[in-house]
Amino acid sequence: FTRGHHSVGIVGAPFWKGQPRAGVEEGPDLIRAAGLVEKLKGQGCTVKDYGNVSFEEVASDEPIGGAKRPLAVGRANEQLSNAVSRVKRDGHTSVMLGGDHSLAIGSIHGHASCRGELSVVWVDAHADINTPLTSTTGNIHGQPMSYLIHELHSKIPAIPSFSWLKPCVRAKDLVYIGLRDVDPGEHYILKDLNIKMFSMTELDRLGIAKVMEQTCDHLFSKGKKPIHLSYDIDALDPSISPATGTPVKGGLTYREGIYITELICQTGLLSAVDMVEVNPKRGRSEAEINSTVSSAVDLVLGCFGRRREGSHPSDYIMPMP
Ligand code: Z70
Ligand code: MN
Ligand code: MN
Repeated sequence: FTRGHHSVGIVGAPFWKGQPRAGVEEGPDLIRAAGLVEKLKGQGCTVKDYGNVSFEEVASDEPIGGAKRPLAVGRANEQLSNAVSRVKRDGHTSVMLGGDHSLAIGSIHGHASCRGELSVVWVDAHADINTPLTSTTGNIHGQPMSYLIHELHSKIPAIPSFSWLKPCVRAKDLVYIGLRDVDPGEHYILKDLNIKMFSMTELDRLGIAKVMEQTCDHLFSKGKKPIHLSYDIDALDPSISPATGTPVKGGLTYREGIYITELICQTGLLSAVDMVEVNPKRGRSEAEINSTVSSAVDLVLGCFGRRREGSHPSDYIMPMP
């Protein structure tokens, strides 16, 4: 194998208000400090770093229905949507570094506004498909998919700060991998809309190779669309990525997590990536933080052609004696 040449556009989204725990806004700069840009260039990618989105301060932000901090989250996602659609217009594969997972609203919306219908692969311990009305926490990072899916539009109460948002994903174009902490209302929605999901139980039954084969079969049987990979670091087992807001035991191994990125890369359809929920303040030691951040970096590298078998540039010259 020779190395692919990907053009990557990085957008940092230092935002935490989709959930209650401070620290997740440090994710983008930590992932950069771990050498993401240099490592992507080192494997043959062209990289443009668009910097961090500068989110506006919001004064008073009372909950609306089952949604906490609706003004801040709505406005931040509107800004992020514009940032991601600019990256796509410039012709790059978008990499959005979070921040909490509410940011998938803006990232997917901005991607879709430029590329039209998408396939979404959501790798997470959680389904993040509560509506504001099924949510028991009010945290919008547990709700993003419900705002984005056409089939749920009539179930979402109108929130003025989200009036810019139009649903842009079909239920049949969504696949979940890694689920193990799903709320009753979410489980009802997944079954009612017949959404494809590989919980950790299916992963145990099938193994990761069959899960990825069936993921690709499911998505491609509906026609090949650009893929949006939304990767919550809490999909990985907390033994590898403990520095996150809501670790759930029994997660993906490092190898399974990386294998997902390798297979998605090989489809040639990857068009945008989210890497979210890295929270250094939730790490109990420097080692826990480093393990979480370096796993996030490795997952992004896997999306852009890094192969565990090794690789070489196409113009590699064999040294002669
Ligand atoms: C729960 C909720 C969630 C991440 C927690 C949890 C959602 N289903 N997502 N941590 N990353 O609040 O809706
Ligand atoms: Mn999530
Ligand atoms: Mn999660």
